[in-house]
Amino acid sequence: MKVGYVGLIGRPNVGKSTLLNNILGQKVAIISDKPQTTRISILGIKTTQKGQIIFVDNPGIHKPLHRLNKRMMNFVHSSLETSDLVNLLIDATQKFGHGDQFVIDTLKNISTPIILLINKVDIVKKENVLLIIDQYKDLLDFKEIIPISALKGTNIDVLEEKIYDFLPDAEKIYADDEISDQSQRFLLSEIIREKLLSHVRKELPFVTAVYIDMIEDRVKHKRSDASSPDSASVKEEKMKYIRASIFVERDTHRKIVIGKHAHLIKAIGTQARQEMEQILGMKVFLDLAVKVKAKWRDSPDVLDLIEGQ
Ligand SMILES: Nc1nc2c(ncn2[C@@H]2O[C@H](COP(=O)(O)OP(=O)(O)OP(=O)(O)O)[C@@H](O)[C@H]2O)c(=O)[nH]1
Ligand SMILES: [Mg+2]
Repeated sequence: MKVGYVGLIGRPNVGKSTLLNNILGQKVAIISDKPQTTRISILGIKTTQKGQIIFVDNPGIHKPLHRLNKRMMNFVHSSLETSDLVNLLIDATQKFGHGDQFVIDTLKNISTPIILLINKVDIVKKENVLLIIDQYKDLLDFKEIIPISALKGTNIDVLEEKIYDFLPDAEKIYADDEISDQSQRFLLSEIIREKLLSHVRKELPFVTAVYIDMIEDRVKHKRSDASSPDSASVKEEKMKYIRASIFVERDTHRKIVIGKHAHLIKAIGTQARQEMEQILGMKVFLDLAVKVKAKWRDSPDVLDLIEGQ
């Protein structure tokens, strides 16, 4: 068996989490069109006849300003230390800039083999991909350069086959049916954050966090035949009651997230609830509150709370 860790590395928004979900055929990580969506490393485990690839989806590499961002970068560095192989993703639609140079510099001194993945080739011309290959090929000692579309799945099979060449012979670490290491509680909080991110702009994505206060099994009594007072026609339906808090940094943020006549918070709640119901296979009652926690991005207590879900 070939078994090992593959770190998904790159700038924010290049498509690391999209790639992870596509390879696993299941949503493990949330995705958004805003940078810095992923805040902690998440394992995604792919077990096949050949072995077990343990992907580590990481936050995007950026210069950290707050304690939150320093922690995000710590996840990146520890993933680089523990990976058998690094998959460096770049966004083919973006011009090479300071941020890209920062990523290259971060990877310069590591001895782990690196595969370069040029992502989003579904929306760029082939000539541009060739130019990117030319521009990147000598920046680091890439073992392979593969153009992919994480969204459409282009070349994902080629990548998976290649990865096995770089993994050591070992026993499987996880059971065949294990797909991720994250708790259900954390996934549920992330689903709320994903819906939130899809509705907000500017600084809001950066100043919001979600914490699940309570998950409780409840039973709903439903009268199946309204015309009959007979108690035998009362059905019991299992459901989950979930109470969650959305943290923001200022009261102005709170007002934006709630929206006029609470329309935004209602939309976020409805979308999150529907996805939770699919995951849990039962009805969900989702109770959302927006709370101001000044400077939470620099508060170790709040960061511990959120990471520890
Ligand atoms: N057209 C296209 N869009 C893509 C592709 N892969 C990802 N995207 C889009 O790029 C955006 C960012 O995707 P994510 O998977 O969240 O990116 P990420 O690298 O995990 O970002 P961070 O978590 O912020 O570091 C989303 O809007 C995705 O839909 C792709 O292959 N083609
Ligand atoms: Mg991500």
